[in-house]
Amino acid sequence: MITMDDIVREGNPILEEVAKEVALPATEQDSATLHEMLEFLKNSQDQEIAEKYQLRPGVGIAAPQIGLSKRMIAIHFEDFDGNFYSDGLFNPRIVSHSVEKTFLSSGEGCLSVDREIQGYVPRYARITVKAINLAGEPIKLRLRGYAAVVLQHEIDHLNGLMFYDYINENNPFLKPDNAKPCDVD
Ligand code: K2U
Ligand code: NI
Repeated sequence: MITMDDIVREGNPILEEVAKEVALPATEQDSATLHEMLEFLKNSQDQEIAEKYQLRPGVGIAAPQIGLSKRMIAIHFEDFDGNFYSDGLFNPRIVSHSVEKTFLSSGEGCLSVDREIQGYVPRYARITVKAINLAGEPIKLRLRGYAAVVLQHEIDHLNGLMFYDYINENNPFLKPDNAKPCDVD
């Protein structure tokens, strides 16, 4: 099983690389790894298992975060509207997005960053993502708000980008233009 010992931390160059597309149909190995990434998220959200193995909670994880420069991510979360997402995605790509932006008023964290970095992270408010899922099916996700934030955070990891790259250095809590927070009514 994946534990925090397997999570690559900031400073490791793999987190700044553009990850390579996964050859499809996925090999047994790549499918098994993506399944393990999804299991990690489920374990990290299970109080007993997270406690036992000292796992930090995660709603998403990208392969570069376990040292693999491959374009695959796993997601496991319920958004604020009660929509539940739990899957592994090969070669996810944002095929369209809104002009409007959003952000989490609580800021963002990262399993690969062992320090708190405060500030608003501007994200597209709505995105459409295409990918091949763990079952090998082509999927299209139309996401907004929190779900859009999670997918953008994870797809950024495939492009060597970290959430703090977007925070306004002079005024981290400057409300981003044309943006509304997605975690407050
Ligand atoms: O990629 C990662 O490091 C996993 C992040 C993803 C993420 C961070 C901030 C906002 C959206 C997604 C972890 O899930 S951060 C920990 C966490 C746990 C529960 C809820 C929100 C963030
Ligand atoms: Ni992250």
